[in-house]
Amino acid sequence: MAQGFKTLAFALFVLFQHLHTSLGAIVNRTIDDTFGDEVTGVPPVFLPPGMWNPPECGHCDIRPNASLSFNETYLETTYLPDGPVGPVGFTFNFEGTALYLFFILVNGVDGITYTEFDVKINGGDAGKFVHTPDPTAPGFAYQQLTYNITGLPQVNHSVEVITQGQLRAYVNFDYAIYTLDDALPPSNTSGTPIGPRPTGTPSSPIPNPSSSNTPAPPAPSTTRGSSALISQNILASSVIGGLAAFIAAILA
Ligand SMILES: *[C@@H]1O[C@H](CO)[C@@H](O)[C@H](O)[C@H]1NC(C)=O
Ligand SMILES: *[C@@H]1O[C@H](CO)[C@@H](O)[C@H](O)[C@H]1NC(C)=O
Ligand SMILES: *[C@@H]1O[C@H](CO)[C@@H](O)[C@H](O)[C@H]1NC(C)=O
Ligand SMILES: *[C@@H]1O[C@H](CO)[C@@H](O)[C@H](O)[C@H]1NC(C)=O
Ligand SMILES: *[C@@H]1O[C@H](CO)[C@@H](O)[C@H](O)[C@H]1NC(C)=O
Ligand SMILES: CC(=O)N[C@H]1CO[C@H](CO)[C@@H](O)[C@@H]1O
Repeated sequence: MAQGFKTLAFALFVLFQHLHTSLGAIVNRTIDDTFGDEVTGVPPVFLPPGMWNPPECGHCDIRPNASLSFNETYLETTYLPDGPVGPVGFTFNFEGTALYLFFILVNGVDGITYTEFDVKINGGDAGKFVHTPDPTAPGFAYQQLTYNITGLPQVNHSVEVITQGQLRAYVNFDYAIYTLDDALPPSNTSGTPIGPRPTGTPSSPIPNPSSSNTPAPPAPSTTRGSSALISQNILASSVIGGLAAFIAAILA
């Protein structure tokens, strides 16, 4: 009898282990500006090359404390609408269902401290962020969530973060987080363009410009359906496997 209970307990343990694994580990991964994706090590590509400065920058007037940034790194640049350089930005890929961007924002510091960027996901206009400096606030705001989007299909998304337009801007990227279900197999599908969505922080939300002449349709994806199906199948087989162990234990 004691043996039976032991086996039963073990069967239950196996059942819940299986359930846990197949329900998936929803995890967050980081993409540091410098060290890159915590799994692949691939960093974002910053454009134009050579225009982005690390904390050690000798000629930079605005000097955030790198110790307070993620991984003690950041890359910053200043955008000048009439400058020779043109738009500034960075691109990266991620495979996941949600994305969060974290910047260093600047307030009570002399210089160009306004921050603005547009986000394109898979080529679609997926949002805009604007920070108007508050001269009465502390100089620097670290690890600020400036953009987030959730509910994406878990496929290969390409992200472009671009600063352009009429205003001079300070852009300081620290890191990104993306969310994925790591029980799903790697996707072999590229995401479709993500259309306009509300975004921004509570302090500085502004609506998307409606000037886009390339309407980005909402993004249906067949991959999400099949991924969910795979997940369900794994779940179902785990439950069956667990139940079989459970029944075996009762019969033992
Ligand atoms: C992932 O990070 C975001 C942003 O920090 C957070 O809101 C979310 O709860 C995290 N999700 C998980 C699964 O840790
Ligand atoms: C930067 O931040 C660290 C951690 O809070 C602190 O110890 C250090 O004194 C700061 N450096 C400057 C120059 O403010
Ligand atoms: C970056 O920071 C994370 C979280 O603190 C840490 O786990 C990771 O080892 C750091 N990476 C590097 C390259 O320092
Ligand atoms: C995602 O797509 C990009 C661009 O097509 C490609 O370079 C990259 O290898 C893909 N990554 C994965 C994990 O499939
Ligand atoms: C990815 O898709 C392509 C074309 O659909 C296919 O030829 C290839 O075998 C797939 N690779 C994987 C790893 O599934
Ligand atoms: C985690 C988080 O900050 N989520 C935010 C993402 O953006 C939406 C829309 O702006 C907010 O409502 C969420 O709080």
